[in-house]
Parts: sequence; C-alpha cells; structure tokens
Amino acid sequence: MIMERKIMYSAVQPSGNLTIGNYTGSIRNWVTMQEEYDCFYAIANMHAITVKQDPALLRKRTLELAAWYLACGLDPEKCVLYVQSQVPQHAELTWVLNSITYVGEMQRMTQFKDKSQKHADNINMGLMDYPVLMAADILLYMADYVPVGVDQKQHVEIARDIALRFNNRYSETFRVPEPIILKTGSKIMSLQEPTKKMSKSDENPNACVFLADDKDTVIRKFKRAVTDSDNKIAFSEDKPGISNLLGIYAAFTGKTVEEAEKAFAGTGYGDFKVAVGETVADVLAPIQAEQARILADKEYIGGILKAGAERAYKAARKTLSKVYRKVGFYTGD
Ligand code: ATP
Ligand code: LTN
Repeated sequence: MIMERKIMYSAVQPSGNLTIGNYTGSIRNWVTMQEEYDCFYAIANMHAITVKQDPALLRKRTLELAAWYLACGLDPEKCVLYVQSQVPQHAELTWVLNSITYVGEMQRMTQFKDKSQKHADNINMGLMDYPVLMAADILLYMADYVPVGVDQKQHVEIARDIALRFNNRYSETFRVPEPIILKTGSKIMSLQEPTKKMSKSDENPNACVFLADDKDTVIRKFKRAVTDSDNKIAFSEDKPGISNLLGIYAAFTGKTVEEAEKAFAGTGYGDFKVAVGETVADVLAPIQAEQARILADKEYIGGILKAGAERAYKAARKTLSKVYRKVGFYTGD
C-alpha cells in the first residue's frame, strides 16, 4: 500500500518587513516540514490588502518575501511556493464559504477586534472576512496541518469549524486541518511592550527586530528592550520583558528556556541583552546575505513563483470543482 503524504499549508502576508517572530513562529518551521510532507507555502497578498497598502510597495514586498522564503531554506523542488492572488480559486472558494459563515463568528475574532481598533477609519468587509479567506486557503489544498504562530490558532480553529460545517451540510468534502504550534518561538512579544505580540506592522521600529536588521541595529534594539528592574534573569508571568528575551534566546539557540535561565543566572540585564542580541544577529547574518543574493535575480524568483502558481492552481481547481458540484452550481456538463 502506498502511504499518502500528509499535506501542509501556511502563508505570510507581504504587509511589512519580516520580524524574528515571523521567522521563529512560522517560516523556520516550514523548512523542516518540507522533507516529510507535501507543502504549499503562499504569499498572502490578498490578506494584506485588508489594511491599506501602498501598491508599489506591496508588489516589491511580495518579491522580497519570496526571497526570504528561499533564503530561509524553502526549496522549490520540495514545496510549492506561490502568490495567493495568482490562484483565483482562493477568492472563489471564499465566496462559497462566506455563505456558511456567520457574521457573529467573524465579529468575535480577536484579530478582527484588534485590527478594527488599530484601523478604526478602515473597518472594511475584507478585514472581517479575513478568516474565511484563510479557511479557503487551507481547505483548497486539503491540508492536514497548518504551522503558524499562536496568534493564528483561532483562525485555524474557525477553518476547522467551516470545514466540518460544509461536510455536514453537503457531505464529506474537506479535510479538517490541525494547527501546528511549536513550544518555543511561537509567540515573540514586542521589545517595547512585552505584553503585546511583536508585529511587522508596529509603528515603533524599536518594538520589532526585523530579519533584515544588521548586527548593530539588532543589538541596539535588544539593549533598549523594556524590562523590569529587579535584575534577576528568570522566566515568570510577572516579568514579561525578561521572559520574552529568554524565549527569544531559546528559540535562536535550540536550548530550552530552563537551560537559558541557568546559562544566565547571576548575569546583569545589560550583559544579558547584548548576549541575546549577538545570538540573534549571528543567526540572521547568513540568511540576510542569501536573501540579498537571491533578490538580485528577479527572473529566478519570477520563474519559481510562476511554476508554483501552476502547481497550486491544479490542486485548487480540483477541490473547487468538487465544491461547485456539491453546492449545486451549474457546471455545463
Ligand atoms: P501584521 O502585523 O501585518 O498583522 P504579522 O507580523 O502579525 O503581520 P503575519 O503575516 O500575520 O505577521 O504572520 C505570519 C506568520 O508569522 C503567522 O504564522 C504568525 O502566526 C507568525 N507570527 C507573527 N507574529 C509572530 C510573533 N510575534 N511570534 C511568533 N509568530 C508570529
Ligand atoms: N493570516 C495569516 C497568513 C495566512 C495563513 C493562511 C496562515 C494567510 N492564509 C493560511 C496559515 C494558513 C497570518 O499569519 N496572519
């Protein structure tokens, strides 16, 4: 018997410069998974426009993100890399799924509430529909697993609910996906407000460490990280700043948080911050060099994204025609 490989799906929005949170919570984990699973990794530009984007910058960031994917180790021979808007079935399936999703469910989504507050002048339908588009992404490829950071767990859960609902209403169609959230690095907090998630669209540049930051910048940002003043390096709920730095150190060294605590026992905050900064910067340096090298060859990136979109299209078309049949859309045959 031939065992079918499990399917993995994930994406990142080209909505800003990548942060170390995007890396440890998401992209880095995709790399190990490409060996074992059939993986689809998208650039979610349709999600990105749910908040205002500069069109030229969005296009530029799409290529930059593709170059980061490749520089982080995604191999186009082993996984499908593509741009979401190049596969029209994402929008088409969203429409069908919209009709089995309730407005109340979407209004309760944490990210919708956060982003509505942050972009109070632009609470658009797309922002509310964001989780349905994400469900369409995942369900189109019959994904078994979705590797994401903690903040996206709720969206994967709603994708599961939508899949089950469709299956109950129209008969077994979609696979019900499961989130994959790793223990370390799945929720890196802001360096300036350590009770808030580090987010690439944060206005305060000192709050995030970007994948593109050079060593001096990385160390400077860590030196300025907000911490408490008791000068004891320990992981605890009432020490969000220090706990976050320990978590980052663990995520960048492969050590556990307990090991990190031990390694820095008795060290002062100043030295600790510099050590974390150096560790992070040393991991980033070779990835940055690789990203710059790849980004210089736009044709190479274009070729990969074109081939990726073709492969994604084939898989997506198969699912969508099944869905259209199930819901009773006239197909002409
Ligand atoms: P935006 O600020 O534009 O909403 P973002 O930084 O939250 O963007 P996304 O594109 O929404 O990034 O997320 C891409 C992936 O990175 C998701 O899997 C998400 O869970 C993960 N991720 C984002 N921020 C963090 C973080 N601070 N820690 C760990 N993982 C994160
Ligand atoms: N909303 C996600 C990006 C994303 C995604 C997906 C993640 C879009 N479609 C499908 C996993 C599966 C985010 O990280 N903000």
